[in-house]
Amino acid sequence: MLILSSTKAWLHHPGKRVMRRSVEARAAYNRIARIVKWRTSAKSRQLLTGVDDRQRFEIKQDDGYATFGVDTIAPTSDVVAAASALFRSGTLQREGSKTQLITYPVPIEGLSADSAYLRFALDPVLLSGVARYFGTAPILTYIAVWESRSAAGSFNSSQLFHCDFEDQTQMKVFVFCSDVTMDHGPLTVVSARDSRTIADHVRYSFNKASSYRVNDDDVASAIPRTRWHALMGPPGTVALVDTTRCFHFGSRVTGADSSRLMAVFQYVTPFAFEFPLFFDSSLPFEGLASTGAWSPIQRFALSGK
Ligand SMILES: O=C(O)CCC(=O)C(=O)O
Ligand SMILES: [Fe+2]
Repeated sequence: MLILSSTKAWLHHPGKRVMRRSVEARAAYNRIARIVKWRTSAKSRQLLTGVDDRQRFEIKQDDGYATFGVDTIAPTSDVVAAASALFRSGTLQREGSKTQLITYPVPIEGLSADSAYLRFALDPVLLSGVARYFGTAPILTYIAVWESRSAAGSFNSSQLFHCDFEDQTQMKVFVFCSDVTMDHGPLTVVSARDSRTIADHVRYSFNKASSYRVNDDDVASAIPRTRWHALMGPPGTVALVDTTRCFHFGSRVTGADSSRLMAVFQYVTPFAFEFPLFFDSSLPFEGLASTGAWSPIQRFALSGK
């Protein structure tokens, strides 16, 4: 029985077995997923051609990240207000147990097509920019409010350089809801191009037991600190980071009273490791796909269809 159920689990989610492995194993899985999911692949590429790109922005593959001033790619004041109010309401349930970074998923039950979070997350300019960067229409998987505060002890977990494991490429979109200066533990990133140099230098692996977290000195011996970029700005600033292709850390908050509040949106490709390979995925926001007058690329971001 045990063998049968684990074989079933493996068949259903082979990507989950690979996502914490080597760079090579992950790349091999991704190539297979793109072939097996050829229908989705064709559809998501076709969705790119219908995109309105009059207000396009570009994230270069060699960079893998960019920051934008208040209201430059999409209006943010509603998201900043909603996330700040939700945070202050004290009703949010935290996930995980990190002390330096407290993450609160925005409750899906409370979301509707016209909520500030969804209007921002599915903004046509934002979505098409992410789609162009991926080369495929994106899927929205996560909306949350994150608070960082100073924590005692030496740096650990997200305070140390790492690459995220969920996909071969992904985009986290951070909307700053408070001022982010050097004191507030800014997200600090290395370009995708320099990140490859680091990965080769440290023989990076996504396995937690191996070299998943990399210390500053090892990173600095491959890429000097002058090429580490701390992403700072006033509330309403938007930072887009491919947290898989770019080494990053954050939440090194100095000053007991400083804290950093951000709304966070995560987009992956249809080939992410967490999705079943041979079956349809059930997606967190798919229930919202039938509730609004969404365009094809917006509906795809919610439902994968
Ligand atoms: O700000 C931080 O603590 C880093 C967050 C992080 O690792 C991420 O967004 O993937
Ligand atoms: Fe991360």
